[in-house]
Amino acid sequence: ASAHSKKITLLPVPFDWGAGRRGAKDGPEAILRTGLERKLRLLRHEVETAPALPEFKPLSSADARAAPHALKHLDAVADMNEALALQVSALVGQRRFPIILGGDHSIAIGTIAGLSAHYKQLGVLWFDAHSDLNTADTSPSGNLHGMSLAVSLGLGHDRLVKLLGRCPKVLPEHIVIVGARDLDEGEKQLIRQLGIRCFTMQDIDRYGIGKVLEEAARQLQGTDGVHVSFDIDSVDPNEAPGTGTPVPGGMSYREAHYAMELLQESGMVTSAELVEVNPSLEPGQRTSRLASGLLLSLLGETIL
Ligand code: Z70
Ligand code: MN
Ligand code: MN
Ligand code: MN
Repeated sequence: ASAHSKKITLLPVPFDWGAGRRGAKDGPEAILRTGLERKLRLLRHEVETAPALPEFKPLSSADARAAPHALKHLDAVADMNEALALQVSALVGQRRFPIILGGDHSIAIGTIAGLSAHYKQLGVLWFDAHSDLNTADTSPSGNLHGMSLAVSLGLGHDRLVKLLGRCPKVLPEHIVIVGARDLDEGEKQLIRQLGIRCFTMQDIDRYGIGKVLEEAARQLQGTDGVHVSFDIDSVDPNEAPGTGTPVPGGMSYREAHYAMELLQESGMVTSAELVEVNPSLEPGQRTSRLASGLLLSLLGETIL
């Protein structure tokens, strides 16, 4: 095996109760169907696919009461993320490189909680059309996938921010958002107030994705691990139509791949997750193939 070969564990998380619509729970299966495991092996990595996280469902009675609740399906989201955090922590403890396949973006709560048990200065690179920095007070929807980054910063319900004990899991100066173009008012305020580095689509147009990634890497100097949390809706809906909340004006296929290639070259990434692929929203496999391809670029696939 080459010097860069990793012991990778693909961890499927078929969960979508954090999102406003169902279907992302079928993302992991769709991504795995592209042959991701086999293709990662061709890159000389040692790869295993873990059994999928069990399905966590809201109790039907709680579900019926959920509508007026500011945190929809809180119990299911909290239970799932607790199980996920323990698994991710165990994988890092075994020196494996976790790739978490979602699932909606609320699963980042558990992923980051698990990572933060090992990385005391965790860096997070958040590729997303959104910033997922809402709280119960600012959320327009009550959907927890729009709050996962805030929770990781220690802002949110007790059951979520205190997973595995440590709070906060990550510091504002160790977060970089890339691809943002749909931010709620409260999220904009939080970004300014905490000084979070947020590269919008305008920044990508102005400076180019290469320069943006260079700046992102500079921002994350001094961290002891870097997690890439990739919401597929960061990519333009023309390339990634199979996702719950498509937003026009996203990263191109080439920008997204080049970002992953640059991160591979940097050698700084210690874990990754790919979320919000919803196969029910497209007839073909365009979006799951893109998701798989981006992970392959991140793990060393090159054109030539
Ligand atoms: C909005 C909210 C969101 C993904 C939608 C949307 C959040 N800011 N995230 N789709 N992936 O409801 O909080
Ligand atoms: Mn997101
Ligand atoms: Mn998003
Ligand atoms: Mn620092």
